Amino acid sequence: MASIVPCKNKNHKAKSGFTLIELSIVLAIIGVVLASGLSVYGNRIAAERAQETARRLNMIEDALLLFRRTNGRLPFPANGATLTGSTLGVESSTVTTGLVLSGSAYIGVVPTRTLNLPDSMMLDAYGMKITYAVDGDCTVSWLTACGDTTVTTNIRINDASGTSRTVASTGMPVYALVSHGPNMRGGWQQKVAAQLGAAPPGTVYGSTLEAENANLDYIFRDMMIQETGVATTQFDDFVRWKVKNQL
Ligand SMILES: [Ca+2]
Ligand SMILES: [Ca+2]
Repeated sequence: MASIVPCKNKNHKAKSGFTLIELSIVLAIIGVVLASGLSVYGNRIAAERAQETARRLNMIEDALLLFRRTNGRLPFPANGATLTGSTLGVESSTVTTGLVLSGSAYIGVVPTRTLNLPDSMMLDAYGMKITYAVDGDCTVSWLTACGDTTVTTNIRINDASGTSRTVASTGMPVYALVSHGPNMRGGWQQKVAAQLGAAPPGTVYGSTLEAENANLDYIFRDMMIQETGVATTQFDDFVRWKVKNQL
């Protein structure tokens, strides 16, 4: 008859659980899985925000086209520094903080109420107001002066090297829309009457390349999005524009 023999192996107890080495391996694996999961999650959120921003820019462009066809002109911008009240999202020609005139371009934010869009469409998916610039001549009528190629201070869209992306034969841009992108620098804020600035990387409003889209003059930059993390070359803005004969 067999009898139960007590285990005399000194290591028996240790084998019933994890050793420190095993435990650290398991924790390391969990760490790697979590990190890759978070990275995938982060990438998905970034992609969704980019898609949502593009969708809103599409809707604003459609609304601008409809407005132009209905009214024979483009709207002035709304004031970017307006936070609440009856003038929020309403077009204005009053030049003051939040709405500037540079050359023949008025620069502010999207006049959502004038365009019959919800207030939320004033913002990109990063929570910043979308910049809207318009050739002032096109806010009056669609006459010669609107998008005139002979006027050098109409809205100008440059490429990465600073060369104009339009040529005389196609006319000058009549409007520009800018989402200031994931770094949000240079965008007018929802709850503070100022542009978001002064943070790394780069200059006050993002990199030197991006600052062109936030310095409130008639020149803008449209180029391939490149987030290098290097202050001088980062560019994450979404830029849309149209020349006169596209409307
Ligand atoms: Ca940016
Ligand atoms: Ca500029």
